[in-house]
Amino acid sequence: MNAESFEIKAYPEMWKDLGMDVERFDKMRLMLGEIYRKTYLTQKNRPVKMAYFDDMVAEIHGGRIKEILAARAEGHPVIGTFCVYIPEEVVLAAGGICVGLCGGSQGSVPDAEKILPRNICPMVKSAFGFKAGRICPYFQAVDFVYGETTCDAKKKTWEILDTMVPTYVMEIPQMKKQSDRDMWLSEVKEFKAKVEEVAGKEVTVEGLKKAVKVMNGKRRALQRLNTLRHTKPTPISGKDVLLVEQIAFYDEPVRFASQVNELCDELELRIAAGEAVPSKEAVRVMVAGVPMALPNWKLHHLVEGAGAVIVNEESCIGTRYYKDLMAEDGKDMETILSDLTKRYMNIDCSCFTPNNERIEQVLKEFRESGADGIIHYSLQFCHTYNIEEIRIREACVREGIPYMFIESDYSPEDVGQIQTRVEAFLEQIRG
Ligand code: BJ8
Repeated sequence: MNAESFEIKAYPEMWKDLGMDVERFDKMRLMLGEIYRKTYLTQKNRPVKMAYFDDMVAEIHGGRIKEILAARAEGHPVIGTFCVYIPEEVVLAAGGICVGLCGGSQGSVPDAEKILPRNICPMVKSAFGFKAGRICPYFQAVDFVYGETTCDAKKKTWEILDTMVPTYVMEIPQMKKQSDRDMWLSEVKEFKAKVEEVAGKEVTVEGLKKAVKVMNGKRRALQRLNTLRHTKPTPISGKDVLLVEQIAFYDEPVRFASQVNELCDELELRIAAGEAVPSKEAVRVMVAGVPMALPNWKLHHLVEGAGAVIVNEESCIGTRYYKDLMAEDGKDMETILSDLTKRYMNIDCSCFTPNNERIEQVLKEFRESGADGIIHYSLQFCHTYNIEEIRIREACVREGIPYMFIESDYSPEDVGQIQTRVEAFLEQIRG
């Protein structure tokens, strides 16, 4: 991809039809293109197969939206989501499209702050602001939104969001006792009924089995990518892998899996040739914590700008999304739904208590990734991750793992301060 000629394509007519604030959105498009050029296209020695993902960014406000609108015109429901607990298999089985709505931009935060309190999580504000300001084509293209009760900021925001776009809410349990699992199964059944109602189509056993295979295929491809980047030296930058993980939430899943596998084929060749990104000596960092929704590339850009490489994201835009597959041999609806609820209950979000699985998982991923240290990344006002950080830190101290905690938001104000801390952390690791 030529950095000079890169641009995010404009589709003003389509945006107008979607009821967007076209003038404002077009300015955001130009800004995003510029950030992408500086953050991504200046990297050296990128895999050739990243071209597909560059194209996905170039067409983020157009090509993919056109596909979604065409599917919708044929009666396929389009559902916007904000959390990896929403079972995509059910949406696919009903012939629908699941879109993970973005919440990683400072640009939409002021729109949210006109309505919501300022002192809540930036991810919630950013996502809400995209709808309030009519500056996201995905938000304008969905039939409805499915929220969840993972944290207080989200669950109360859905009530306000519902006045702008139909918003349904799944109750996510906060513990993992049998009664919680039973409740979760009934929530999944209710979700299925809602999706069927909007789709005007029943979810069949065959349809659901097929959807499970599609989602497992996508998750296997992402697992393969993550395993390959764990190689020493790593053949791909953390920024590039993060981008692939972010695109997983809005691309068509079968095509996406095939493109990730093509990228993996290339990485295998690069590994065989001993190619290293950025260099064989680069310090390897693992990031754990809250998801980095598109276009939140801030921490990765700072860490890799300082000469290190990120080799793992223990996050929902990362391993928490794809580490668990689902059984494919369920024969009847009850069994498949029960397998599905089991698979989703393995997600170790910090909204659960107790959450020992996550502490163990962070240590496991640290060992598997061959990282030299861990940065726990959290967003301001995210109480569950900010408090769970204490236990992650204690585990790192116990295991002798170099560790740093960063709590940030989407504004550029703390960039200098984070950069200084990251550089000191990398120096500590280098000894
Ligand atoms: S399963 S991590 S995607 S909830 S950062 S909005 S928790 S205040 S994102 Fe998440 Fe689902 Fe959990 Fe994953 Fe609230 Fe915290 Fe903000 Fe968060």
